[in-house]
Amino acid sequence: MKSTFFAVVIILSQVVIFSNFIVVGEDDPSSFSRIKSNSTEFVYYAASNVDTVEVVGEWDDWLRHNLTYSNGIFSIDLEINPGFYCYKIIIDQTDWILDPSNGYRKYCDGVLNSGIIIENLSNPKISIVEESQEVLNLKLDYTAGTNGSEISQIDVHLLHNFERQNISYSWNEEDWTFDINVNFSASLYEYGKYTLNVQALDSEGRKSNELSYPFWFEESKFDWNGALIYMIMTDRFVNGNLSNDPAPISEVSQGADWYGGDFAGVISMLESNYFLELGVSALWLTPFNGGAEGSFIASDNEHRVSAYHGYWPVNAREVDSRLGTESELKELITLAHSKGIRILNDFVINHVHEDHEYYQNNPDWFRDGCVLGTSGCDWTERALDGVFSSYMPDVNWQNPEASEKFLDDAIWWQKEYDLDGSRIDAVKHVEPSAISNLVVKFDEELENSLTDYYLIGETAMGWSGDNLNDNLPQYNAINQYMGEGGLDGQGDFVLYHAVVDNVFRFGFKDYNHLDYWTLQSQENYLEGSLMTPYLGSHDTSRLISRLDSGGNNPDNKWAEQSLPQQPTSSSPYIKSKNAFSWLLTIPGLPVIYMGDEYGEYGGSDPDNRHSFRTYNELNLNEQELLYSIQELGMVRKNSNDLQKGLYRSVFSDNDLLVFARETSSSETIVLINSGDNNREVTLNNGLDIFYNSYLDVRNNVTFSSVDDSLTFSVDSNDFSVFTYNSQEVNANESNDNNLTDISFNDENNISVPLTNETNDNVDDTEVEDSTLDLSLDDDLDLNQDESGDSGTQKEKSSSSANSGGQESESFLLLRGLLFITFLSLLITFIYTRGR
Ligand SMILES: [Ca+2]
Ligand SMILES: [Ca+2]
Ligand SMILES: [Ca+2]
Repeated sequence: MKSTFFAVVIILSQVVIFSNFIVVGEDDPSSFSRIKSNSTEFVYYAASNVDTVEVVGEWDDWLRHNLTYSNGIFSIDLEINPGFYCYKIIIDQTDWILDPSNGYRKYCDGVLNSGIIIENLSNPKISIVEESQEVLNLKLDYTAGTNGSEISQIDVHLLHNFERQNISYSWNEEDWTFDINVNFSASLYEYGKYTLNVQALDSEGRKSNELSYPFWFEESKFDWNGALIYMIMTDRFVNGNLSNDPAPISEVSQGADWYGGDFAGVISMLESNYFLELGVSALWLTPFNGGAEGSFIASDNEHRVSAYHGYWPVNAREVDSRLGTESELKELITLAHSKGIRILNDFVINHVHEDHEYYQNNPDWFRDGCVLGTSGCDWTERALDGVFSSYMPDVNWQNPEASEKFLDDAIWWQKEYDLDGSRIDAVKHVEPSAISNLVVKFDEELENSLTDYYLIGETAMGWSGDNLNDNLPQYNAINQYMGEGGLDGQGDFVLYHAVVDNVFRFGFKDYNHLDYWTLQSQENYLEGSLMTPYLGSHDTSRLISRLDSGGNNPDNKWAEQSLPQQPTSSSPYIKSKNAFSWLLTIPGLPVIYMGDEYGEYGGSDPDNRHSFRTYNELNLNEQELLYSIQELGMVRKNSNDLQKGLYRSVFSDNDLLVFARETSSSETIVLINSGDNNREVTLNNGLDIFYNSYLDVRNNVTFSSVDDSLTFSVDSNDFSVFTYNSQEVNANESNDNNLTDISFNDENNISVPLTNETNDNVDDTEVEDSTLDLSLDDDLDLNQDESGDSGTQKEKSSSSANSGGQESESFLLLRGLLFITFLSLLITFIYTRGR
């Protein structure tokens, strides 16, 4: 019942606080002041063999300035007028590099540089000095602008559900700090998301920065790691308000017009608890921005498509009235937050529609590259400036004005609508600086507290056959946008291609293959990445149709092409349940594409975007599949092991997969059986499993080991989940002497789970892109599939030895420390830049 925010007090003072400020009168409290320095500090942490370090920048026409060396650090203070500048560091007079301590970027004359924003130094600044989320407890300090003006007013208010409440504070004249304490208790505050906003005014009316401090008050602490995401294409979801439906557009091809789904429909499904019953913790909704009117030619130069999908924006900050009103969107978010559900918007950063206000007013912000996939316009060579179609101009992220504008818009949507992160469309088609700048902005503007905003990217990649080495380029391409200063996670395209057709659809590969590639996702993405695995998306043909296309090509997409039909047998629904048994029990943040939970059928885009059907519109096979997915979703939601545990292979063969998900003090064993016979596996305590008592989660039956072994069973075409039963073990403590898990877990406490992730897509925006991927992939895939592969050989038990507790306490502590270090560095960086 109590708030479970974990208490972390961060004291940043010595690192940062005074590094760029002049503090006067410290021994006379009545005259204390902290005034901004009028210089900006550049710092370079030197490797041992560096002799000279210089900084050069746009502010003074690239004059060279030598940094001074002291105690392993090169530094210099420069007086720079407010502005946004390119700069570089020069090592040993010849080596021009980007500033390693600053992830912000700016292009000058087409050349990538570090970017620094010097703000107006006469404005005051407020900063967090100490924080604790046990209760909301912050200490901030006030730094006067260069003229030294004292503080005259502080605006402190709390935003919750878009309503504002003033909050009291106490000002400490003796050290120019102020304290904010809010007693968050269930009797005074309801659960949900809150944002504290603080801004100071000096005696001459100059405003400080506005500090935004979002946090959640909720029963148990949320973690993106292990969350379950549900992806909604709003127009194709539920139509909750007929009055906002657009008129039909006569020339649009079948399946490509607006259908009428809207925010009101999402609200009604939130009210019915549909998402909670699926164990869903976050919704990813297609773009909210106003989309183009009318219809446009599809990539085949034949069919016509409307902007129902959201990926053809024509304005930057307006909500499309066909989806609903601003207040309906806020109502949707308020309702979601009250249920603990996070909301991710879909942010299109690569292109706009030609009717977009920015393209109309600032055509120089865009590039009219060649149309990708046409003759002489290679998808890879022209990845950055190529366009998806002639009416979708490409955002030129090398133009600083455009870049800053799009970044501002990204943050604006988060703040204005109290969002919890973004899915970034078409990542591989924008300059990498767009991504690193976006991450810096999120850090600075939104992640001042311990509340993490999730940034998930779409770097659509293909499949190069069954060999790991051949797929390393795919992993690397996805990895290049993650890691420090990068996105939190990305769609796990490699895993999608590795398993959906090979294992679940054709069965060319067995469950050894499934285990092998699941493990590769843990090992080949950058440490700490929160990947999203998935089985289908708005850019792939429907899972159920890949499993049973009724004899038609599941990739057909237009009415005259013989589209996949609704399956009539139960077989594909059972196969789909097996596939979801895997998806919802593996690491990462799985994504369910709306409708896949009951087996909506359809070919490629747009046939994969049929209107969502609610329960009463489903047939028996579909209802049964939905029940199974709900059960799996809840099993995941109620299991810390299944959300955060490391993946450890235990056993696999043609149609049986057994794996463990391990945390420092527990493990859960999952069995998935796609065969026609019930199965049993006997596992040895100390070798395959590490506890002697387990709870059969689905049947609520406990059983304990006999002679150091335990037999686990699973029915045909079904799954079983067994979790370490701590109560039983405590009761039988005397039997525990041969447990080997203790040392095992301990030495692995620190490992970070790697994981996989998600989504796909390419979109409407990227119609062609998906074609590319398919050709890279699916074709190769099929051919190579039959030729067998070396990659699938597994290293079974040895591979299993790599797990251990992922979210152990020491791991949490380590992560906390790393976070603090990171925060310190970040703040150092902010201060360095800001003053
Ligand atoms: Ca509607
Ligand atoms: Ca581009
Ligand atoms: Ca984040």
